[in-house]
Amino acid sequence: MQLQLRNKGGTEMEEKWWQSSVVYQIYPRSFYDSNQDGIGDIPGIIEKLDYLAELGIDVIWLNPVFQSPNVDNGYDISDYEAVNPEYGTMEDLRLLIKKCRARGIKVILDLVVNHTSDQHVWFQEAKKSADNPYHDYYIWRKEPNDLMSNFGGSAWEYVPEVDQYYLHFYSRQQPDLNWENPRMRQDIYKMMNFWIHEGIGGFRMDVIDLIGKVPDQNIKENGPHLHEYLQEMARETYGEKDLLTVGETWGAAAENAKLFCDPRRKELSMIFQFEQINLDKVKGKHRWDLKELDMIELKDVLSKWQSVMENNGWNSLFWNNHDLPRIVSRWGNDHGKYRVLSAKMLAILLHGMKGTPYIYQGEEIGMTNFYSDDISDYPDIETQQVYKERLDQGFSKEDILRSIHKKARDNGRTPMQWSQAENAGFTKGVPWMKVNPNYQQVNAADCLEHKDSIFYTYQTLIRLRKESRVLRQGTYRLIDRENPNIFSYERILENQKIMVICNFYQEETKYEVSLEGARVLTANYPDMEYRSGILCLRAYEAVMLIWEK
Ligand code: TEU
Ligand code: CA
Repeated sequence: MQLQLRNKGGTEMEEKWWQSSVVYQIYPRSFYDSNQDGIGDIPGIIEKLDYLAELGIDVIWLNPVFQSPNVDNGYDISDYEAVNPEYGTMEDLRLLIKKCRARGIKVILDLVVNHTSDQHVWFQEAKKSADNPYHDYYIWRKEPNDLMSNFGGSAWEYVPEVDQYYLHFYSRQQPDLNWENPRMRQDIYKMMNFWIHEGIGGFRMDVIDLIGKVPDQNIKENGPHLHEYLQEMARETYGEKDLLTVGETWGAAAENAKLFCDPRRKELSMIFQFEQINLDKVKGKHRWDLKELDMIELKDVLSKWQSVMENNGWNSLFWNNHDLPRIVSRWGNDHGKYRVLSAKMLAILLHGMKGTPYIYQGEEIGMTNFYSDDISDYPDIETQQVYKERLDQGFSKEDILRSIHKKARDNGRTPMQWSQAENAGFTKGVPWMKVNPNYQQVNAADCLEHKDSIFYTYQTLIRLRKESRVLRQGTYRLIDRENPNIFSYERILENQKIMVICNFYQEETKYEVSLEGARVLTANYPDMEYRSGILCLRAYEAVMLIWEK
């Protein structure tokens, strides 16, 4: 369905299908194992399509399922056009796309083109000799400079055969591609067209703001030719195809964000910006150094992005992904009875905003961080490398574990908790990664049984987005910024208004507000304590109201 809308300037604007969609992110390795080898797989996703349809999502984003030695769980790709046999076959992937299409669900794939695996045939050739035709597909220097890898250590690795160093912003098994090489770029576009031809719904683009790097000037993100490359990519591949393209851009700030997603520039549909994620980072320090979270900062950041994208832009809305700790353990309360209330509050807060919401597997059942004290329970290469690095730097084990419990990427990668069965019903074999022991309380089967579960709050929010134009298109305005307990805002479109009011904490709090004429769209308590202009908000209480004149 295409709707004609008017933006502020009065010009006609078409509502794109991805502006009324909700995306569900699947980390295939940890979603559902269909053949008992302990590893989630594509047939396993197909088996769970009823569950996703029940939730009501429109799009699935699959983390990489391509051939890979799995040094970085599939973000080190050795063949872009082959499916990793651990996950199934090309036929399985085609079947998934087909079955999804039958249900009106699109599948978007992860495009990892900042780097390949060192096992990719391009790199195998490239390192043979400096005059090999593939040598220039990667970035080589006679001398390394002091650029560091995001996973720790130098970003340069020596290859004796060519007596040169190659650049890798991630592990040394993930050499960076040389985007200055037009032949390399054309090969990437060919591969993208291969997948477009297979009928995918679009791409999530891994660390795409790094492809314009200038290593000799220590420029990593937002290099001088970045947008030229993205425009070329669009022209050569998806430009006329009406696909969803979302760029992972850790380097996006309010000032440069629209360069990626202003439709007139013909680059991407939207980006993932990480400013709200970085609120637990100490500026200039390592990301594992801990910082207390501040809710007013969260209000400011989310509200800033709402207004940055108000005209000629579009936000992605997400709390979680496979690199991040669980939201209920981050901004909510993952202990006992408050887990459910705070997970619902955070869902209502985010899904009331303007943009395309992304739900990460397990978020809809309130999965929490992992909290293991055994470092071998964290297989992620980043955690393993940084753990060693920090031990060497003199941090105590307890100290490092505190950071891991808060920040490790594996917090988001434990297997999906389907039921109370062994291994949370994820596999009948030995799971590739430990299951979070709280699956007895936290699991999908339990949620599906109880109408007041987190799952149904998400289901309601997804449905509301479809039904409500003000939810999709209304202008956002933060209310009462200074209130230290409550996050509240409104959305306005013509004669409709939505208000979202969230008590961010466990303590009860009172809020002076006129709710005359309002109807409750959704809430996380069955009733409201509202008397003579005072709303009394209980622990983590959240309500979304609408006024329709
Ligand atoms: O992530 C980019 C990235 O920089 C993160 O790894 C980040 O450093 C980390 O989450 C700490 O905040 C993307 C993928 O999402 C990630 O899984 C890959 O490991 C990485 O790129 C390399 O491809
Ligand atoms: Ca399997």
